[in-house]
Amino acid sequence: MNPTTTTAPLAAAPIAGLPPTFQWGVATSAYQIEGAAFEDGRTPSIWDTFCRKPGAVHNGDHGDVACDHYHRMPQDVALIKSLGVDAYRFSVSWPRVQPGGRGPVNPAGLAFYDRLVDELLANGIDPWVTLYHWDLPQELEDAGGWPVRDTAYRFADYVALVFDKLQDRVATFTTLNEPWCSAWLGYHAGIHAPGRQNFDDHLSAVHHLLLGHGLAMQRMRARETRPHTYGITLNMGTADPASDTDIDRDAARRADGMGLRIYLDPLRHGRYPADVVADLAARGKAFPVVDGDLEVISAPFEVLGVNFYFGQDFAGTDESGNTHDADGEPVVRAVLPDTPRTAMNWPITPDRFTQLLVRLHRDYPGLPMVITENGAAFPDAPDSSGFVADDARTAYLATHLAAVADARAQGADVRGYFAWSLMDNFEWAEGYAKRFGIVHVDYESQVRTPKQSALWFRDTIARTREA
Ligand code: IFM
Repeated sequence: MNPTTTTAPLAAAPIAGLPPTFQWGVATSAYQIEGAAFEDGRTPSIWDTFCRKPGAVHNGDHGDVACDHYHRMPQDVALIKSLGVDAYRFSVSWPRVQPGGRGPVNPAGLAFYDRLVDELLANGIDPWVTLYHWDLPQELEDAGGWPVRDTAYRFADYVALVFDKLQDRVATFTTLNEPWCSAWLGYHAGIHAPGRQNFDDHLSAVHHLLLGHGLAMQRMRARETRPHTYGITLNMGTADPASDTDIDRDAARRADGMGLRIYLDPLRHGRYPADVVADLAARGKAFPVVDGDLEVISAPFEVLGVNFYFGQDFAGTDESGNTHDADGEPVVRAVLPDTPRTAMNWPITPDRFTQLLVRLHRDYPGLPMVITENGAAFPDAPDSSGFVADDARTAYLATHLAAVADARAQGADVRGYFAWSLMDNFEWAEGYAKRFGIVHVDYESQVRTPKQSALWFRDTIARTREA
């Protein structure tokens, strides 16, 4: 079924069960929208480099200009305000603030975020800062990147620079966005920057990203002049067995272990999951833990950012029925649920969203959650005025917001929802071909046009608040 063939536009109605205190927002990240890649002292990140690698990014696209947000920030803040949201989640570009990833702050780079925060506050919008959304300074990758322990310390130094400037006006700081993507896609699968394909590097990156989170938290808490909300954002799905066989159940366990529990168990329980540690030991592998690291990593934090796009099933056999791959490792094969798909070929699974949130509440209790990303790419077709009647995206948002409300009704402590994304932007390896925005961007003219989904989101927020 093609999800773009739905009929009448969905009318906005209150989302039952979302309280007046529920925080509504839209989200972006620095490299995906800012452009100005070579201005005001910014140096290359691993994504600037990766984009130049032939074949790495669709169409050879890159973030040199992107949405030109660096130069259009006040208009973009006005656009955010027009949606009636409470908050805006954006990320700070490390190589803009601390070129090369070491040493003193770059005042011109940091000034951009200073202006952004002021502009948001002047418009009644709460700034929600993500400190790292994948743009590692290239010099730090040249020195070994996230697989190297020193990068965690460099991250904490950089965070202190940002925090000192913004903490007086920003209430919420989250350290990392989706460390799974940095570690797995960047160092193991090689489809994200820096494009390495090395499982051991991936394991080291996981640990040093988590250590960087913990060290950054320590630095912020030690420097704060008023209380803040601190957290981390993880991308998570569901990993159900494709069938009731032992082999599929084991594949689902392994997928859940490497995708979710190796992050949340150290963060919340102060240890890596025993079954994953045993699986790795059987392969002669381990996380590079130094005494004291897990205490640093598991220090309490106030909010878990949840990024959800879809859930999937896992099988322990490949298409030919083999249980082990060419390296002798057990097969863990993703099987997509038989549902309509987005343009990313991601299945649309709102029921799994509820399942995930209820499970997080059960397995990691006492941790408030905010949905820091949720949304969908579809092959949008603007009309002659640039308007996009994106009914499929609207339906996606509606069903996923209802899923959040369902999870809350089952006890999950979800306190907010940020739509991904404010506007179409650079979708990493997919370049500009995939559009996640609720606002359409004409990349030639840089004209922004709210899509049907943006109008629906605006009206839904208003009606839910009134209800
Ligand atoms: O665009 C990305 C974002 O940068 C991180 N989370 C997933 C989104 C869609 O792929």
